[in-house]
Amino acid sequence: MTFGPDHALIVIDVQNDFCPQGSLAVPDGDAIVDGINKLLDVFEVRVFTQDWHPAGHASFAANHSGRKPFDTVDLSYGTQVLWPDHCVQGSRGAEFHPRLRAESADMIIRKGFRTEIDSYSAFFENDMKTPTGLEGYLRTRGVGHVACVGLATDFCVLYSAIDAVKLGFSATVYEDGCRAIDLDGSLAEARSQMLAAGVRLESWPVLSA
Ligand code: VGL
Ligand code: ZN
Repeated sequence: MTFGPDHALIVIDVQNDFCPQGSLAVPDGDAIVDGINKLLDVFEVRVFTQDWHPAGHASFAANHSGRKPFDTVDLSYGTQVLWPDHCVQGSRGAEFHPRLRAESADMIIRKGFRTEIDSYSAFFENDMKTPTGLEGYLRTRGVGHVACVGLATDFCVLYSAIDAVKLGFSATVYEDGCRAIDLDGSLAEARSQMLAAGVRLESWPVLSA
């Protein structure tokens, strides 16, 4: 199976800090890398996202006195989970996993680079209105369908897939190509939200040799 020019593979945040030993390690986060590398061969349009925060980022618990990672706070745009420092611009943790074939990306979208706003979705920051530019990139390349893989299923993959559908793209999440943080049942919640939004949840596509 191969995908035509109207299908994009979106590889979300497969970065060292989300893999084992990273500061916000997703359990088994690196287990998806080899499968994603194979998928990269069968998609013509390949977009990677890279979580890319300044050190003083509002989503870091360390920047809120008396708060610890995984607490929530109210920011100007709504409730925000606080995270350990991660994916700091230019750090080793912000680099893609060393085995990920990042050279095959056509486009790398960096997100979360504004100190005051977090950005889970590949399309919009967490205020739900500041665009990353990905929508325009995909439309001008003639893409109508996105397939999402990466980290984490219940945060950046969830928001990206739902925003894709809201924008009128069709969206598939290859669940085998994702791993979750799973805070208090957030994976089950994410799956039901994606299904309700019309996102297709599938295992890896079968690739012919
Ligand atoms: C993510 C939490 C904070 C993700 C990014 O990639 O899912 N999660 N920043
Ligand atoms: Zn982040």
